Amino acid sequence: MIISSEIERRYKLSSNEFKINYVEQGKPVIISNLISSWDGLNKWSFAYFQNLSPHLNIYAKKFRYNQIDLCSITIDEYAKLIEKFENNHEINDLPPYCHDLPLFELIPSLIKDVQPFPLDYLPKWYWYKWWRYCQFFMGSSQNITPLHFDCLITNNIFFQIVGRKQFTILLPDDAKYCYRQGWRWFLVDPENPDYNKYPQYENARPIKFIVNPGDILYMPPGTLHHVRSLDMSISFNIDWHTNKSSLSALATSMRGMPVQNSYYNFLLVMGLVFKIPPQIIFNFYKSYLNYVS
Ligand SMILES: O=C(O)CCC(=O)C(=O)O
Ligand SMILES: [Fe+2]
Repeated sequence: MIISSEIERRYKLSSNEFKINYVEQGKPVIISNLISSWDGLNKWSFAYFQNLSPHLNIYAKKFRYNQIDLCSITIDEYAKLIEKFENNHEINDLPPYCHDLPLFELIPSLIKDVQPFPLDYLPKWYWYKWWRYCQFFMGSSQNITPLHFDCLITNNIFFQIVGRKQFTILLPDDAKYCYRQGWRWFLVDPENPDYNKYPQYENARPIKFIVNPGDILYMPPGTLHHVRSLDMSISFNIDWHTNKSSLSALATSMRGMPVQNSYYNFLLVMGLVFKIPPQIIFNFYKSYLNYVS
């Protein structure tokens, strides 16, 4: 299969151009050099987090065929597991993946390391305590997030801080070639597709690229993504709706979206479209940050 399309890379993209040329067009983009002054780029590591909050309990995931196993572990234990793995690369010791962790809420001192935050990329509704919508992804090299789209069919701005990640993404129109299972996971392994089992995947147009420390990746709502950590890695994202994407996501309640997801999308419509302030909505929304699906 020929990997036909490439992702655009832009240097310090203005928020206006970001909105008009990428968000409104549903087009992914990598933005480089916008966050190069962040302290986190030089400061963050597992040892740094371990020092700040050694006894903090976090959750990590193991993705298995058809299920996600969760385990609870302290930052101290987790940092040690990662270090051990990076020293021997014994695949049987592959640590679980700390995935979708609201770390700014758990260690608020990290917020100062990601300044200035590009708030003007986001709708104003998110500006108030924006870090509450961020989720961290951190783990060893070789951790994988299987092919999926994001729970609420939101826009996703993804910040790569430590290490590199290999992304394979597919635009929403290609979902029909990827053999969906349940609401948002897909059976095809885009790194090694089994065309006998999944012949329709021949029609798909995967886009493959590496995201480096200091890069921002924008993925439009419904983008399928498979992510491999090439190095020990620390990243975080912010999932967010525009008025338009919140309404179309809510409309998918009719097309198989789980009721709990529709509830969260309903809250975001109340906020973005009906202007109910985040101070009120967040009380109802916050359970989303620990929602595994
Ligand atoms: O970085 C990863 O492993 C997964 C990222 C992801 O799925 C996301 O940002 O929605
Ligand atoms: Fe995702």
